[in-house]
Amino acid sequence: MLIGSNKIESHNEELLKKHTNKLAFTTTEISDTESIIKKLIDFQIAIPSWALGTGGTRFGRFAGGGEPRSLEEKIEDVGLLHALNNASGAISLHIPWDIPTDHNAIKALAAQHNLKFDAVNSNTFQDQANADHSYRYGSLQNVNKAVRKQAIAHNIEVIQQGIALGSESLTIWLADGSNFPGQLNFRKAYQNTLESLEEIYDALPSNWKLFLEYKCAEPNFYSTTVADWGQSYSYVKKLGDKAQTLVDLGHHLPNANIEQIVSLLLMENKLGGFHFNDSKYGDDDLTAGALKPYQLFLIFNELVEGMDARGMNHAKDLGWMIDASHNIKDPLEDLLQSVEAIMIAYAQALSVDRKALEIAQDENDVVKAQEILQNAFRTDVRALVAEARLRSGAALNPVELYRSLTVRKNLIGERGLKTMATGL
Ligand code: RM4
Ligand code: MN
Ligand code: MN
Repeated sequence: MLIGSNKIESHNEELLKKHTNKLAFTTTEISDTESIIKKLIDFQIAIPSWALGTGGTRFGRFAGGGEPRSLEEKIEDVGLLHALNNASGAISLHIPWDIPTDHNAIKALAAQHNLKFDAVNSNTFQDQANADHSYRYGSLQNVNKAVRKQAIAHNIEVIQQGIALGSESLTIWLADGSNFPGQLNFRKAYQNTLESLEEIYDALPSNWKLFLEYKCAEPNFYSTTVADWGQSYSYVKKLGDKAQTLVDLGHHLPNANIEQIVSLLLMENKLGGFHFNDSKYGDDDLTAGALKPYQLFLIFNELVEGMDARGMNHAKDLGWMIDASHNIKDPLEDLLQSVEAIMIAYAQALSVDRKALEIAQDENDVVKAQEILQNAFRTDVRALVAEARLRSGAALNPVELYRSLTVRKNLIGERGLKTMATGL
């Protein structure tokens, strides 16, 4: 299904008057809205190919119908999102869930939808059919060299796939760890993992990045071999300049100060990118900003401050991705909501009065500093995000248009009710 620009235009016409009034009010509240809108237009968030279907939990799966049956249909789904919000201009593939058969055809299809290929992701957390070895006891850390070799070869193959598509980064998330005390020698597991990562790193093209994700627990519940940002930092520091840490918001111990982690990684030039989502208990992979929008804002506040301090390009110099899993929502509606929440947090961070904040910090004026941040968070920036969409030919209200065009019903008509996407 394609959304014609005439559909978007008539939707926008209907909402225009209300929007213009809101925007006029917002410009009285926030200074330099023009430069904020320009940055919002440039900002793109990659959509994970594995989040376009309805995932399940350990207990059940409630598919919503019309799920993409192939990589082509996944690209079409991301194309739909991008047509609606002009902020989802890239797709992040998980291999082997999404192995292209004809790279040129896939590239051409993505180009038709104005999509790029973001980071490619390897998978050594599941055994693959016909594989010689099992990852039951880990992959890059495994005590058995043959298993490590298989996992290294898989990562190198993922790099080759990415090269063929025009990706420029590899994200590695390892399920490796242990379930019981005594199961692993921590130092040996670290050393094996480092050596394996070094081999993968050597296979990276010169313009590529390697993002090493960390996660405190799950699927292993006693130890994880890349468990937190310090451990990821220790690996990427040894690997070299092309290796950086990836922060997935759901991968921390409860109440971790993620914004401080982000600030310091950025300062060390070791922050590579993000997997946005939200959570209450663990790696819940819920809609970004659904539970802790203030935390999301505080993270963006550090990002904007830190990136500006280094003269970085907000849109291009870090990898921005969503990592999500849906149990009950329509995945496309959920992804539209996530992108919107991320854009709002970014716009709020851009609106912070940085000079005033710096003065307040230098004067130890704690109350003033808090006022400045909370004022930015509490000021409604939604009209700025909507204006960025309007100017780039997208919809003023993507979810509303998605619903009024009955997109899901059409997809079910095209693809059927009982389809199942590969992924989570
Ligand atoms: C993990 C991690 C990875 C993602 C897999 C599917 O928890 O977040 O980024 O690729 O899930
Ligand atoms: Mn992730
Ligand atoms: Mn995760």
